[in-house]
Amino acid sequence: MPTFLTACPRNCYSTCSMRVTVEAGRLVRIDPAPENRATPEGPCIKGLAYVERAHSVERIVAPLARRADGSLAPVSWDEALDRIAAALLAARAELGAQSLLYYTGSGTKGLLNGVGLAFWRLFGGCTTTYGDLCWPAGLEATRLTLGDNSHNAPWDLENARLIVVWGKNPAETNVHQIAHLDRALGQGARLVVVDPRRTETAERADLLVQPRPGTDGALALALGHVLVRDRLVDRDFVAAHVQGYEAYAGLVAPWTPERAATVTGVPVATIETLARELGTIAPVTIVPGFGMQRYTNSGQTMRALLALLAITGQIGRPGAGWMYANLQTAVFSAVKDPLDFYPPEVPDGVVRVAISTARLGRDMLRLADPPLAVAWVERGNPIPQNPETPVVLEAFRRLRFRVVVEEFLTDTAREADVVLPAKNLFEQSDVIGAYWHPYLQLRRKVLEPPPDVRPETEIYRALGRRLGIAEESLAATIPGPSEAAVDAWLAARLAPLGLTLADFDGGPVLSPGYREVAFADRVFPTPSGKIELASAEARTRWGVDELPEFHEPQERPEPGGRFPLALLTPNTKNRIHSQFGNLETIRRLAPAPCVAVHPRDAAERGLAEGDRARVWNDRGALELPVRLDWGLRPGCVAVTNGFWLTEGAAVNLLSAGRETDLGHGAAFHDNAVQLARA
Ligand SMILES: Nc1nc2c(c(=O)[nH]1)N[C@H]1C(S)=C(S)[C@@H](COP(=O)(O)OP(=O)(O)OC[C@H]3O[C@@H](n4cnc5c(=O)[nH]c(N)nc54)[C@H](O)[C@@H]3O)O[C@H]1N2
Ligand SMILES: Nc1nc2c(c(=O)[nH]1)N[C@H]1C(S)=C(S)[C@@H](COP(=O)(O)OP(=O)(O)OC[C@H]3O[C@@H](n4cnc5c(=O)[nH]c(N)nc54)[C@H](O)[C@@H]3O)O[C@H]1N2
Ligand SMILES: [Mo]
Repeated sequence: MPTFLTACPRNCYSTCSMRVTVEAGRLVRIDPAPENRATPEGPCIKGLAYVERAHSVERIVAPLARRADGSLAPVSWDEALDRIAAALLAARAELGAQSLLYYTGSGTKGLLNGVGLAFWRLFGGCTTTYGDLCWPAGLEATRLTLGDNSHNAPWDLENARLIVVWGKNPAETNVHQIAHLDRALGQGARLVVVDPRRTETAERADLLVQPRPGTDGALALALGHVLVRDRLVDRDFVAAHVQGYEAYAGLVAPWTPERAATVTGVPVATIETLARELGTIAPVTIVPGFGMQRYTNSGQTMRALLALLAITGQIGRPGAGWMYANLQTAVFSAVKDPLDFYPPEVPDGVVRVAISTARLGRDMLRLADPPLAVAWVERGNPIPQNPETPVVLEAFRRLRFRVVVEEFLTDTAREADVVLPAKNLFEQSDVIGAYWHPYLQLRRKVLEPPPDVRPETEIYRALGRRLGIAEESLAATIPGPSEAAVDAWLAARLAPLGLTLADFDGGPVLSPGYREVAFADRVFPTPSGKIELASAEARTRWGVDELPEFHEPQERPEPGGRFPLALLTPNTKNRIHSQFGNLETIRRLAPAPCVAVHPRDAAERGLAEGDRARVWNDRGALELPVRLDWGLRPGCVAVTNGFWLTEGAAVNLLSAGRETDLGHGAAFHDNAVQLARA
């Protein structure tokens, strides 16, 4: 039976390699692919569930269009595309091309996905989004401090002696990292986890630190205080490679452990212990996750954390460093800076309007010149996944026309006028990067899509003709349907990097310029050429303090107030955000939605395990069964994100559309709620 090496393109740290077996046009088996040193164990349960997902009975396999009675029903491609073209042409003629919102999410990685934006340029431009739901506060904090987002190879974690997993839960969100972590622990490394929840990752920890949500910045400043106070700073490293140390020492001077204990709720003794470990054990790797950078103060928080490694000289060495985002495979974009995707004008002179991803609903409603009339959604599920679902829903409903390209009938697809079926990862070749490991991977087409499913490239070519876009322009932008055409398109993009498609025959390819130990050369591409603890750009670009000062997050749960609890909405093992939960394989394993509550907070409200509770604030409400959790910090409640509106547990019914202080991220966890019996 033929087997093929491929890779999972979901928005996940691991980006696993996998070997798939195809029999009679169906995917029948998935095996590990040890060619990838970061993920030799093979895919997680979600990856294995592709055997079901690729051929799922729930898949959308024909275009659907809204009927007069309000239902969505299958129609021919001609009818679907005619309706879309008519809506687009009318909107463009009356309001201009920018009355179209082109919204893309993180549903799949791949170089070929980029043709969408190129197509809308041919249309005359469009409105798009800037910022990102995921990680930009941390990316920008890292860029301002180190100059670049790059970290040591995943397997280098095994060389660490002290590992601080801070606001990340790799046991669920990066399961392959646990194997590297376990090897480090087996060699005697110490593990500290910083998280208001006692996560599966925390089960391995020597020390669990549970700060009040959004106060990690204050904790980090106090750790810095002790390091400076006790002369645990690497003076030589600081003198040679760190800019702004004196100012930083001034910043942390008033941040005594006692003061930080009051702010964070972390005991003084814990702060002293952790600081001493950071100053006396080497090498140290901090593995910061995306959890604590989903607050309005979180860019500054991330800078305060990173400063701890700078002053102790734990950067540019094996087993040391800041394992946040490894953009070593971000080699295709002409603009390497991932934050620079908000140009007011694209090179061909077509004006592009951009609105905030974090404030999607409000910004959609706000646009007036021109107002939005049509939305095209691709690879994303913004109604449940973007902040402030009620407003996003209203904004979509106010439009004249909505198109959603989807594999499944998601909450967003249900709002569409036309749903176009999307190909899956096995049905078109593409090249993908990663953000944790340093490999580029080729995903070969191994399955024919169902007869009425077309890849986005074919959708755009057919639509382009209806919109009167010249055949030569389409041909120059979008590869044709044959595998040879897609290969040629990919090969043309690999060639400048000195790579060919044949290079991938042996498996994943290390990115050109790959560095096993990031910053080993002590070259920091910041304005000063040093690690910047004080950053002028932080002030000029973002309007925050040059030093990573601590400010409370914007929405502060007040004990005794109307909304006294912090709502955390992290990711969970058996889903990637809103994906996979609809599969039978996953349904059998994954828990139904629930709200985790500390028994003390539950008792105060007369709630017991399994009781139905209402979680609410002024933006919305959820009704969920209670799960008592002794490991959760009191004052917090947690509901994992990714449940659908149709499952009654879309967590963003309660979040606010707010940006993070740096990077135009989404401050999902800045979210105060109340809880009571339903
Ligand atoms: N299985 C699975 N894997 C995934 C995903 C998925 O949905 N499912 N999603 C992928 C994507 S796109 C992303 S962005 C990543 C995200 O994965 P992670 O980086 O692990 O981030 P989160 O799950 O958002 O949050 C991690 C932890 O941060 C904690 N946290 C929340 N607030 C605070 C705080 O104020 N301080 C501290 N110290 N901790 C806090 C939460 O309790 C949570 O346990 O995972 C990727 N991998
Ligand atoms: N409250 C709260 N909300 C959050 C988060 C949180 O921590 N808390 N996390 C945020 C984060 S980190 C992220 S990354 C976002 C994720 O939010 P989104 O980027 O919207 O991602 P998904 O929920 O994975 O939905 C992606 C959709 O793309 C579809 N898709 C997959 N492959 C293809 C394809 O090839 N073509 C097309 N056309 N469609 C495809 C899938 O079926 C799926 O419905 O959610 C964010 N939302
Ligand atoms: Mo994400």
